[in-house]
Amino acid sequence: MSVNNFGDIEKEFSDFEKSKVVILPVPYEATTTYGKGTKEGPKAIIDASRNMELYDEEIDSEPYKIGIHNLKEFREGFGNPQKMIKALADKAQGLFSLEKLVIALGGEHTITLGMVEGLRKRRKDFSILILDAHADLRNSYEGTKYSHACVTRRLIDNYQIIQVGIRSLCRKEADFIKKRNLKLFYAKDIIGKKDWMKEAISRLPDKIYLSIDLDFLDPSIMPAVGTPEPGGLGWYETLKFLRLLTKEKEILGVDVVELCPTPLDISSSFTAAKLIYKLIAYSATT
Ligand SMILES: [Mn+2]
Repeated sequence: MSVNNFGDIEKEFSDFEKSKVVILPVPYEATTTYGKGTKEGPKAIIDASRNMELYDEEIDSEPYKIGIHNLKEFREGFGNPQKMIKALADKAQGLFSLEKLVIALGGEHTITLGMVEGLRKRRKDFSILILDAHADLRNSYEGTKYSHACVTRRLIDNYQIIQVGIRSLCRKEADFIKKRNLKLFYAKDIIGKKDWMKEAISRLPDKIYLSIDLDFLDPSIMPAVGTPEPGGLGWYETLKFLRLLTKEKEILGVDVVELCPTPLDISSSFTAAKLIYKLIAYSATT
């Protein structure tokens, strides 16, 4: 059972019952607009993770010992976004009820809607932190309200949302942000600076859902995404932010989306796998 097992972790530490973390691959791809292939994202991340060192030099520990279980790929309702969202919400609700940290691997950003709905069926006391290059605030895109480009808009009326790393939006989104008086942490204001980290974290309640669109990272370290944007966050500032975040807040659920693997660039898959493992490591130490 070691095939498709995040981290290639031995059974003792990847058994479902005992694991504190569950990885849920959701290879959903329906509305990607530029680079195709994000449905291959979960597999690429898991494959890369199997070649990763499980000892963490930063915190001098082996985080996998809290248990990381890899669930079977979730593929229900993929023919229709609303069906997928509902089916994923049901699946996620069941997992959240077990008090495990659920990490969904996309697939496109639309899966966030199912994950968040699943969490909301369990509890209401959380906000959403989104790391993304794109504002995703369009009301609809290419004829659908469930495009990856509309994810934040679908959530904004029902949740408190903090967006970090934004550097790509259209005029209508900019007008919407002004009209609603939304506070976004634009990439141009945070790269190379530190104060924003505390400010962003202080705006969040104790419990959060974290959505990571991998294009929030700079394309120099994360080129394999569907819609890359220059001027993103670097590796160490991202880790610093995530470590601060996990110290101050409880992360209830996570999704890592929009990896669009290409055979020409292996490092993006490794970077995504390592980012997830770092997040697990930080969560495990608090
Ligand atoms: Mn994006």
